[in-house]
Amino acid sequence: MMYLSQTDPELAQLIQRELVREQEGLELIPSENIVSRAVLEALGSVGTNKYSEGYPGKRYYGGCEAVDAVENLARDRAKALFGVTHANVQPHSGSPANQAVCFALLNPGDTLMGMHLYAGGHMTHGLELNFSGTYYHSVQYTARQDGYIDINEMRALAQEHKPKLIIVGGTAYPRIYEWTLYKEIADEVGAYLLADISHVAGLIVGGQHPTPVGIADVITTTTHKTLRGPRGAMILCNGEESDYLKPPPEKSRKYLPTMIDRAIIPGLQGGPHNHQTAAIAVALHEAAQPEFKEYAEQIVINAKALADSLLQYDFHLVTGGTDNHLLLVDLTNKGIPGKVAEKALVDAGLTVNKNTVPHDPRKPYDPSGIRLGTPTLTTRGMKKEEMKKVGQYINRVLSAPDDARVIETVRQEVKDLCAQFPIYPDLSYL
Ligand code: DSN
Repeated sequence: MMYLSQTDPELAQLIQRELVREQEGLELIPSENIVSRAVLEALGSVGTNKYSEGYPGKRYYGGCEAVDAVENLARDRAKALFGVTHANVQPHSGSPANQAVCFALLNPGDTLMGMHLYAGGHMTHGLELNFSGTYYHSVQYTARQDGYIDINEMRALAQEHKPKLIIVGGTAYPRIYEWTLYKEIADEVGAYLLADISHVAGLIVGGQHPTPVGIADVITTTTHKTLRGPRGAMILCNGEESDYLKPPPEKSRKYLPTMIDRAIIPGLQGGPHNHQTAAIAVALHEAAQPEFKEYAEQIVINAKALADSLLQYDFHLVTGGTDNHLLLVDLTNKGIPGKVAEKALVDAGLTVNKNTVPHDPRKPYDPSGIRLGTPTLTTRGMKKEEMKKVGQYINRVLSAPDDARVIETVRQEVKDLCAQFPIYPDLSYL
């Protein structure tokens, strides 16, 4: 057998470089994680060789017996873990999942309502540059000055615009989503409610965040954030399944499963990524183990500990803290743009991303804040004590973002800390 390092040493070197970067640095981007060796193995498996357009038992290609069983396993595990009757595990990632829900529920020009990007929403929740703000009439709710979702504004906008779909969920919201409140508003105007739980799916499974199951009409989630699986996504709902090869008897809540399945294929996608489906199945199995609950609990403990540490150094946290896995830091009082902070921290081995804050006067590519999260550090086994150190590193770097000596000293300390928490001790691409 020829290894990658022999057939393509240049590429092997690059993958090794990424492995070393992940090992030697603190990955604080809240949407990232470190998957298990089992997930990596499934993701690198022969499923990638196979075409299987359609769904198990009704494919457009022969030879799908094994991949049918893989997809059924992934679907069954998703249904059991989240407590729904239907799971579609084929969306290639989060944006296609949200596109599929819009395609299933809306007609072009219909009104949808989602949280503005600056308030912590996602592009696919109605940003004007995105498909969701281009093909649909998008109404955007925001956050209050204190950073919490503005429920009053959400209700007023819903009453005024009568959206057909309300989307809740986001990428930079550090607090609990209050599903029943949003459902109340959706019901008042006859809208579907989509809960995009991409960021908090692992916390929901681990009992650290309320579930939207039984409240929201449809749920989308990526599989690679707190859920700690491969890149991918799922769409979850309840309802009656009919033959996906034919339109359902009517477009209604009752037939959501078929409407969703038909939106994925033939609506938007061709063949599912079978290796990705296999890796999702592995991750769902891992998330069903008792240790995963402890993991989810520790993510939140660590996020709160990191928040406490940063507050000590007079960092301004949007909403004043966190209930989940992430923190949004408004650096206005420090006089450092998010972009400059991101660069200095990355140079010091702390990977973060610049981020807009609610009502940000600056633009997304040069915003006022940074976003931090604890899923990856928690996967490595770090606890409160390490979070205290991370807060201190961040303070030292952002107190002197132009000082190369400070950055180099912190970088070495970060490397030493990371050496105590190896990620894949026996993995090498060279
Ligand atoms: N890009 C993801 C995140 O970082 O939150 C959202 O899609």
